[in-house]
Amino acid sequence: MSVGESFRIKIVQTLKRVPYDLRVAALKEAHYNVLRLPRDRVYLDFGTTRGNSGLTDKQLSALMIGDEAYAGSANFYALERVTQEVFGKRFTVPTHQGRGAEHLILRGLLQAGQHLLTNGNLLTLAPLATALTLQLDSVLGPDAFDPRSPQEFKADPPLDQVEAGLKAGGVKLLVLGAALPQFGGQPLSLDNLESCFSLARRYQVPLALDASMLASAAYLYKLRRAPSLDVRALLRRYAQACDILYLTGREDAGCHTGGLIATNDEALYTLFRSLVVVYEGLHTYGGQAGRDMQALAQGLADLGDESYLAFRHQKLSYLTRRLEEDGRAVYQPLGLSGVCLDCRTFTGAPTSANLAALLYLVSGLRARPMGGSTFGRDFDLLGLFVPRRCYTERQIDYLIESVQHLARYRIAHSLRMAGSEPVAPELTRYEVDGSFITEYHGDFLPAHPPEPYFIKVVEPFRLKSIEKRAQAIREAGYNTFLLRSEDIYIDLLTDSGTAAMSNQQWAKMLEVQESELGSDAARLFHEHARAGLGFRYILPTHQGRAAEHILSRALIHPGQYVINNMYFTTTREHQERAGGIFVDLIVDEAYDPRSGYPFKGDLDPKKLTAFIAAHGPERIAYVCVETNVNMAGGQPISLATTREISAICRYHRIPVIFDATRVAENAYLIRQRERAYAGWTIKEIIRELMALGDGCTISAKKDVLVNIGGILAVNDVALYERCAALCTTFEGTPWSGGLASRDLAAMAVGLEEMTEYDYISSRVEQVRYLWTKLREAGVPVVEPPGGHAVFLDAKAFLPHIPQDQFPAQRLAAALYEVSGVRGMERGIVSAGRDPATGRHRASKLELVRLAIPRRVYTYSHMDVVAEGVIEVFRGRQRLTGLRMIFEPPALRFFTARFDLL
Ligand code: P71
Repeated sequence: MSVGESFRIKIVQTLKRVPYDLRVAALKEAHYNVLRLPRDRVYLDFGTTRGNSGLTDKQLSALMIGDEAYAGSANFYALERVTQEVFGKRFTVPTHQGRGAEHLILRGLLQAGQHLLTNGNLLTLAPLATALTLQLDSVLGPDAFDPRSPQEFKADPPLDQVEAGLKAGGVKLLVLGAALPQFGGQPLSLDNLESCFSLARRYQVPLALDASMLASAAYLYKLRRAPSLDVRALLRRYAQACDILYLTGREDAGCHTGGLIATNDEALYTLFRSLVVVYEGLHTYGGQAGRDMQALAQGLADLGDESYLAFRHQKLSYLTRRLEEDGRAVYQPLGLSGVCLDCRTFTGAPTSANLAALLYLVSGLRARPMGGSTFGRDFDLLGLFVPRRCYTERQIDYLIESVQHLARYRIAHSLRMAGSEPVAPELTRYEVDGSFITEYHGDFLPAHPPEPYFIKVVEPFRLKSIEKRAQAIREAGYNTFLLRSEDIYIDLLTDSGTAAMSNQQWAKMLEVQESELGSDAARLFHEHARAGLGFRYILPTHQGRAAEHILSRALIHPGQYVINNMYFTTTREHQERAGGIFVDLIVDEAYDPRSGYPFKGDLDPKKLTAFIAAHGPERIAYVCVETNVNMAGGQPISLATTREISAICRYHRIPVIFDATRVAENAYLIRQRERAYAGWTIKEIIRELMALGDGCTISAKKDVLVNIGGILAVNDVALYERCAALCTTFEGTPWSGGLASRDLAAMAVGLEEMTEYDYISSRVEQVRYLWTKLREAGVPVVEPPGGHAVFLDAKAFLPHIPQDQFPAQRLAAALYEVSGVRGMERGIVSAGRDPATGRHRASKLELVRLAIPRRVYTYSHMDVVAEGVIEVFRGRQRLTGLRMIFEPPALRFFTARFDLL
């Protein structure tokens, strides 16, 4: 069984590859030390986990409720409360980061020349000890320095050495790291910590526990030694076995800054409180902004989230396995920071510094070289540290492939350290005599390129039990529209309004001014919409159906025909409400789920000519051409056929109006499937297509990558005037369309982002990936793959259920129950009743749509979805039909209820 992320993506940070010549220049400028590279010169960053996490949505909102009072901030009390709940420690002293905490602890408890003992928790402790002229004794067992030893708790210091240090009387403080990042996050066991604590008690030496990675350690402890305990309980047990607990918020708590010291000892508390005001800030903020304390409190409250820890463990195991399969020696066993490569297994035995520089040149990835002073002995690892909630499996695959690719390169001249060894590896400079590598063999592109963005903010979710799901779907009347979002695991109900927005979209939203009358956002939106679509007049609307409403009223005389390529529910509803007679003239192939015809969305020119001949052009209000026809399976229209349609209509003076809701996906599929346009940009194809029409309506909640918004665009000034008047009546001013200015800003940016080739290809290829998996398993799906969704053919899936027992409805309900995945019926229920006869419209297609939200789910999620569908497919014989027990008058699929037959 695949393990999907325990979250969906909420905000993405768009990502660009760094071209080779820029990499060469950047590496030189960084003195060949990859740790000195600026982040914008790095493609994917595996240099550290620290402070590199994606935030949870709750942490993001915590940043918004920062109480920036100088004294007594509400956020401090929130932090104090969480520390009490999670660790059972009464007193909290906030610090700016972990090293702020370490500084206060060392300074408060030790005097110059005194000894402290640690289990190799050296990263920030060692430079501090040097600065304060303290003696730092690092003790670890021999296993820690043997990458192949399977010892499960390599951070455990040997107890005899600890006791010897304490007995001799020299050691005045024990500092134990719960996990050691430089070894990939090797954990400290609870047993060892408890033994150390009783030794420390006996010798009356305080023990400080670095709990920055305590959740990781506790999870590995549970896995390896205490399967019956839960992580929350273990966090408390670990925390009990120390006098002082301290941490940086930048590891397991998933923050970008912040730290704290916590204790139950009032004397220690008083001591740290007197120091914090000198070095950090007041004792109720400790050098953190109020918002950072609140985000830290949230991160700590979520430390016990085992579904995330399990996911992380599974993905890092995958990374390890793949690297080992490629013959790389990997430091064992797995920790939860990342995976460390033993550099000795590379041919020519280069150092980690050389390998890190080479990896960067080859693929733009940053890894962390750890040799020399990192371990205080002859030991050289290349750390591949995987930031939390940040990269997808595809991006991890890219890392694996980059490491494989290294074998094609030879280092011509090794790096030499320039000057004496500095305090920290981030400061090292290297020199090289001559050129660093022999020659460059080009970037490589995997079959499934990594997503062109990484994760900035996530929304955690979890899979509810099968019993809960069975109850939920029963209570929802077997209608997936009536399920609560919190009961869903992976939500493929719709790709509408569900996209993750980008950092650029959010930035613009904050930048623009709110104004009903012609804001800067309105101008920006108009410029981008006009340039992107090529129409003269633009009106924003609150969403797609609002644009359809206005256009239908403005363009249809009651009794006129409106010609469509298949139908969309809201489009037809508004055409009919305006008095139009709906006509569908899509090509016949669209109704054959088995047909692999590449442009099943096309309107049929022969049918159109015949219809015009039969009824006369003046009886036709307009021809509505939908891009990437939703109900046909996300099937594209071609430029060639649309050009024919356009010519016919121009000849007869019939307006052509696009429903350009999914125009970017359509443009991508034109580029793929219509040879003449193979070399065109997405922007060029969109303009070429739109130039064949007289206007368009758009639900911006799809391709335009926003959560709310719509667009109406026309060329004719008189039509525009009518629409603008209707817009003011029903929506808002013609500048705002009833939207907040920030929503206009998000649309403006989205209109650009949707045309970026790397984005749109990654989007459509992800859909195809799911489609391929299902088809290979024999599941009946609509062919060929569409742009936004995979459609299950319920007639073929459940041939034993007659259409009036709603097979697609049944299938959608069963899929939810079995896997927690939500899809949508697109068959006889959606088709509704014929207004003339009052009978069900026996739709030719009986489908379940699995619509993929944009930038929200990963390939791992797609694996989980595929397995769910396949499981339902295996048990399909057992499914029976449904009977409708409640039916609303319009758009019945939204709220109809059913019962099992
Ligand atoms: C989709 C939706 C949203 C939806 C609407 C109605 C029933 C179920 C789900 C909306 C579209 C669309 C096309 C081609 C216009 C609209 C309406 N699609 N044209 O696919 O796909 O836009 O939702 O913004 O009002 O789940 P709107």
